[in-house]
Amino acid sequence: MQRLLVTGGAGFIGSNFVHFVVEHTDHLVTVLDKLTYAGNLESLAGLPAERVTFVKGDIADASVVDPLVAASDVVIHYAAESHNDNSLHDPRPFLDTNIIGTYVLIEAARKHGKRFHHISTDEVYGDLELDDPERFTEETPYNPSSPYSSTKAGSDLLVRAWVRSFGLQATISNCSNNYGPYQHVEKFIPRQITNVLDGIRPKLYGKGENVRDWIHANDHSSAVLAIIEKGRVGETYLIGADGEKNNKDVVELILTHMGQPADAYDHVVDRPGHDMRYAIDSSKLRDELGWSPKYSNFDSGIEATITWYRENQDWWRPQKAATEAKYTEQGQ
Ligand code: NAD
Ligand code: TDX
Repeated sequence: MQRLLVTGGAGFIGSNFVHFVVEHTDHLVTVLDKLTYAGNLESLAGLPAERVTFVKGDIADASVVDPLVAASDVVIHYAAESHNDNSLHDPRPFLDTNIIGTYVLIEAARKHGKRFHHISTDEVYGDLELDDPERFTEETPYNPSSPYSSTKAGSDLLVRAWVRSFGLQATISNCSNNYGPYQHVEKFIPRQITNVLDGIRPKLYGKGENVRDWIHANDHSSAVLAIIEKGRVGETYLIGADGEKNNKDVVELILTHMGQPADAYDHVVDRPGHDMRYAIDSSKLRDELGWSPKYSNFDSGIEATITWYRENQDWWRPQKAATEAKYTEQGQ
């Protein structure tokens, strides 16, 4: 049993991780989360109080972070500003949270000699052409495109420097696009599902040819646990489940599962600098740590996700109107 400090545990992937830890381990969890527009305490509802403690606070505030890190065995750092579209309109919070927040956390982990795991994204590697036979590996050079991905790249480099210069006991994982329950309705898959539930046509950026490499959030969680348990300190592990799909195919799948004509969507203005394709080679994680994904059937994963959004309207409705109003302003 270990005491885990999970930053961003009221967000999409962090809350899925907390549920996964409670179900599959005997670890104790403290969640540190600022509850920005993207954080939702309802995502942690029903978890046992003797296993999960919640602290509201900012990771960039050393006075909050320091005692929590001191009282933990492992810090797992999910908290971030996470949405590319937001970063194109208001980059500043991305620097404050993703760069300064990570700096404050690794300073505390260094001071107290704690194991640290940094959650990052495949977007730090930039994008691939549609017909490129290569996929991202741990050796791919960093080449981020957006304010979001450049701040994530910056945070990864800080962690690497703290490992080398100060002996920080850290690992890093870079995962591909996640889907599943508790994802904010600003993101692609929940936006389209909740649009269809509201009688709004799904919105595809540009031609919809862009490819994302989808993984279920539970597979991301099991990979992170494997890295914490068996990963080599100082190493980076890519996490992916061979789930490449273009956006048009995903929208058609959602529409079909929801009983609509497969072409009942609109094309809207493209995202500036829109990355064309992400694809992960997760051989290192699989070969070294024996990890493999369990939710490999995207079709049934999407069906279960649709059911979750249909049955949990109280969870997402409060955010929906404001999210769509923002997109309408942006022509998206
Ligand atoms: P999210 O936006 O759903 O959740 C982020 C959480 O962090 C929220 O609960 C928010 O309140 C909290 N937070 C933000 N700023 C904070 C601050 N200053 N202090 C404390 N808490 C703060 O994001 P997500 O999609 O769950 O992503 C989680 C992590 O996983 C991020 O680091 C992201 O870069 C990474 N990641 C995401 C994906 C994906 O597909 N969503 C893929 C790979 C990696
Ligand atoms: O309405 C939409 N229509 C559309 O076509 C939205 C919201 C998105 N898209 C496209 C843009 C992308 O090609 O769908 C794809 C996925 O978009 P997002 O859900 O915004 O994800 P992405 O930009 O790929 O980034 C995600 O994966 C990597 C997460 O948001 C990041 O936090 C993570 O690092």
